[in-house]
Amino acid sequence: MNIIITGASSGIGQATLRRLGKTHTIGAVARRGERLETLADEYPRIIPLVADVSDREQVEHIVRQFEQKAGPVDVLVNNAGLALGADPAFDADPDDWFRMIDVNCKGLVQMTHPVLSSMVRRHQGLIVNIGSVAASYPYRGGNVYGATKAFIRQFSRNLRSDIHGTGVRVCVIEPGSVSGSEFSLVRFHGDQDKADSVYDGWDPLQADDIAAQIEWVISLPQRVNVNLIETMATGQSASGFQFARE
Ligand code: 8X3
Repeated sequence: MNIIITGASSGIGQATLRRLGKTHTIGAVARRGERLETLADEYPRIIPLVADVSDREQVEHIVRQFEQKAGPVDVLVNNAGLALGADPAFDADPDDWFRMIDVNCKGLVQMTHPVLSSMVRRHQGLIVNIGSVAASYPYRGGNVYGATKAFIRQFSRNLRSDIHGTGVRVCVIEPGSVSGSEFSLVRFHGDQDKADSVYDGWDPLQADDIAAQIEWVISLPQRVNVNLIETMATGQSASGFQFARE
């Protein structure tokens, strides 16, 4: 199969690439070309595609580049995404907000459009969008991050309506807190201690737990569309309302 994975240089994207990279042709998308080259040494079937998914021209270029080298895309894993900051909305940096919207929303739809048109023409294909439990469960400091993930869920649902009858499939996978990625380090702008403290003293999901789900969804027969998978580590749960008492 021809598979494109965005955010392939680390975390869930890299774990997925490692699961699929021996048996499939993988277009590995990331900004960091040197990391992709290192992965390509290990997995010769990888095609490194250097791009920032928030840049429309770069995205159109790499999709063309992949199709010319490998042929049409069978599976697109829209994994690139980030959280920036965990301050309450009134203290947040608007630049962080706009970057999250650029990558998580704009980047995801930009990657989807050129690939989807070709899938619809060919009456086959699968798009796997990586959302988050933050789409459903509000928490302090989650503000724009959670909203971008809610966008991904609803975009995925709406896509299913649009492509009804074409044979193309769309799945959204919503993980809780995942360690073994750079998610928290990026969120806290490189503050390693803060990032480590997120996973301290409990047993979070690992990137490969989610890669296994992606692999499973891809392995299913064409008649099966998994709409949504929501997963948290056993040690994570949501907890209710708060009350501003006098
Ligand atoms: C991140 C999941 O639980 O840290 O997408 O908000 S959580």
